[in-house]
Amino acid sequence: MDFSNKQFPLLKNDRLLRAARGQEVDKVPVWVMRQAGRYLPEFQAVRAKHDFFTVCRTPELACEVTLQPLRRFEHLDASIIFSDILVIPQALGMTVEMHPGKGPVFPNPLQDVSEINNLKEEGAVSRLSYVGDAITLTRHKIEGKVPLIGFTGAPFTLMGYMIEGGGSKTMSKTKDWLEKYPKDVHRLLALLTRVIINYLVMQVESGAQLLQVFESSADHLTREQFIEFSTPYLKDIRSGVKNILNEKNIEQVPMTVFAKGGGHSLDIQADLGYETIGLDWTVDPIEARKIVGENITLQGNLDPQDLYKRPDEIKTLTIDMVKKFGKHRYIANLGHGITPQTPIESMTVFTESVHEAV
Ligand code: 1CP
Repeated sequence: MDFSNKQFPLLKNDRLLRAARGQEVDKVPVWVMRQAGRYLPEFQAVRAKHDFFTVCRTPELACEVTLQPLRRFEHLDASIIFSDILVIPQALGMTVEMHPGKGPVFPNPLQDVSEINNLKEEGAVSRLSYVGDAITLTRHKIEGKVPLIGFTGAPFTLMGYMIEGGGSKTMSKTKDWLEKYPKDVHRLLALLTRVIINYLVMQVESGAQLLQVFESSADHLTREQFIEFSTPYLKDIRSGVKNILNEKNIEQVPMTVFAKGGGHSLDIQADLGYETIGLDWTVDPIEARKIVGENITLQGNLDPQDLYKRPDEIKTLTIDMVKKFGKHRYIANLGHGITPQTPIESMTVFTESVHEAV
């Protein structure tokens, strides 16, 4: 397969991009974090045959699962490329395995700050070229139906997985590093930031039309720690991507920052240069709008747990949410990823109700 052809089909539904840029929309755009995932039987079928990271690394498979939710849910206004945030630690030389029912596992996590020196920064982005190939293939196969979102994990979130060796309820090893070795922590965060900037630029060159940065572990940080260990890097990522795209004469794309649990710092997030701020369900839409002002798009934020309610309840909650956010500068989504046992019908009701709401 030749992935070099960048003459992509014309985009027919640009609601998501218009909302991100602050332009008027006919309907509120909607997509769902983890919309390609285990709640879909057709995703399970692909996973029954292929290991998780094999799906990520095989453009035809990554493209197929990216397109699956679009076939089922006609109201979706975006797709997000199927991959994972942990492909970056892999490209830096770390082993990451996906264990069924358990999630990601690093057999050899970072145990000592001296091991930061073993990370292979050089060539990391070229080792991620398969993500670019998947994006390019998907841009062709999606036939301009909706835009394609690229993404990355933010430096603090990636560092947490690299130190903990997987998901962690307490992040206690990571917090220990923040306290004992702040200089080394900043060195690692800066390294990750450099790789992330080039990785995101590569995704845009491959065809990504909007980029989302997942700071999924912000819920472990106080406002002070968020200011020290997250926001400087989030800001560098935004300005770094913008500057390189300018230098290379590539059209700019809007960017979203999603700091889960970062509701205490929306004022700071509003100054990072991102067009869109993602909100988890703990944040009140009206309060959030007051804090960030009128020049930023908000995304979110129904509790994923609400999708276990009755269809009529989901509809009421969704319409209520959309009314609170309003039609201007708003992208409807959940407040975090959809969970594996969610009934498929709930997704239909959620996406349909967003379009009905205003
Ligand atoms: O076996 C499987 O199929 C594993 C389930 C799964 C899926 C479907 C994982 C493992 N990752 C993914 C895909 C994925 N991951 C996407 C795909 C695109 C889409 O949204 O449709 C995206 C955007 C991610 C990003 C991701 N991976 C994040 C950030 C978003 C978030 O949820 O906060 C994080 C934290 C990860 C790590 C990860 N990968 C997988 C799991 C179960 C986890 C979380 C582990 C944990 O902390 O407990």
